[in-house]
Amino acid sequence: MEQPQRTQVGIVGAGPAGLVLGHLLHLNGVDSVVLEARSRDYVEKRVRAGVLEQPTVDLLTEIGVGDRLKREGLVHHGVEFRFDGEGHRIPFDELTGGRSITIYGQQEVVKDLIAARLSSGEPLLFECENVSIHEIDSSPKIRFHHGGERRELACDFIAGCDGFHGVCRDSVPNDRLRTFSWGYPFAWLGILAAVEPSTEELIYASHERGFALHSMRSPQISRLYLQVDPNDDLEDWPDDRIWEELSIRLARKDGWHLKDGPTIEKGMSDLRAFVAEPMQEGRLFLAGDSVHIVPATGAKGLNLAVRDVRVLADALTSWYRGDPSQLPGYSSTCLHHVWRAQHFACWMTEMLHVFPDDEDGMRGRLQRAQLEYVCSSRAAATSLAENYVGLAHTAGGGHFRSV
Ligand code: FAS
Ligand code: PHB
Repeated sequence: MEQPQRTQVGIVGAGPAGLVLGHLLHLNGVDSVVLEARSRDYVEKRVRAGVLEQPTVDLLTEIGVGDRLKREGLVHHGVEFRFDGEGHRIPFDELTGGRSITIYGQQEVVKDLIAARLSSGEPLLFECENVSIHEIDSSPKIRFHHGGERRELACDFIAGCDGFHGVCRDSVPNDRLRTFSWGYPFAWLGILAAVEPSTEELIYASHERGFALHSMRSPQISRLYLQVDPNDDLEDWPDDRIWEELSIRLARKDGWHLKDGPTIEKGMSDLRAFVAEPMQEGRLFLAGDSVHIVPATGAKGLNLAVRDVRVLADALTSWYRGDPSQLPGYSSTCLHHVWRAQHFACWMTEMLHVFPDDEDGMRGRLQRAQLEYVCSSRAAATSLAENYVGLAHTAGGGHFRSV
């Protein structure tokens, strides 16, 4: 493949944000080059998200990368909240006019997008090193090493889709960026296990010993999470201790049984909330985890990344078609859905986790009152359901419309 020196949009990062943006621009006749630091094998094997909102599934299907998702994705029309040994189902379809979520691993989404990118013939460079971005206020350039060669890519715009630990956000002068963040005093220990799921739908469990989540990836693969102390090490959590703790926290009075099995992957992830504003500086546009992190309890991270680049692709395509009016509003347009999802993810986190500093139990009582209300009030359950399945995408930002 001819090594491009110039393109219209330089995209840093081949995660969901960068790859969906690259494909949307390709379909709209806008050239781009995607630069990824890791190998293809690494990004296609990285275990992360698992819940796709309705708007995400609709977009992936619309842009022609939804065939395998349709065949292998698990469509869920509800979710269960479990506490005091009882299960309470929230029926998404009934409460949101038939909308649902789909369980389909992030690495599968990434595999489908990489395959589409490569068959489109558009440039995607893996194992790019020392990526740095320059002149974002005038004529943007991306410098990097590839295949041992020093390279420079000139572009009209740069899309920073390089995740939280990337280089793009840090390229914005501190006085031009305002950040909002807080961390939670607990972490998640997540496992991928070669055992059939013990449930048809996801289970969010609130227990005095801590939060637990039963998710899945396929009829043969389960994905489960435990609230743990952020100072814990994986060594502290041998498999049998994990399964024992999951059984206790997910227990139901009617004798429901959790099947256990060999773990394939095990990892710890912290829970924090982060947003940087604005999401653009000059000709640099930030999207996805490079500019916002939501606690995973709301299952929003990947879905937010897709929402951002949908707005960005529309604005860039309009610019190249002679209408520059949308680009200046990219950040303010996205921050609507970013703060909505951030609020929902923090609300879910604070309703379902045990806070170590809750000595007098006041917070615990308030959490229980919230949980009981959500599971008994149609109005409260509808609010949760519409946020969980994903509020409809509204072009031009504006306030959300539920279906
Ligand atoms: P990503 O981090 O996915 O991609 C950024 C890419 O940029 C990476 O491939 C990286 O290698 C590359 N990169 C970094 N620096 C670079 C550089 N200097 N040069 C070139 N490339 C560079 N979200 C959900 O919606 N649902 C869930 O169920 C869910 N579960 C999660 C579970 C865990 C354990 C974790 C950690 C996250 C979870 N998330 C979930 C959130 C997660 O999915 C992210 O939101 C999503 O990956 C964001 O996508 P991107 O913004 O594309 O960033
Ligand atoms: C997952 O399947 O990985 C998952 C599901 C729901 C969440 C977070 C992660 O809230």
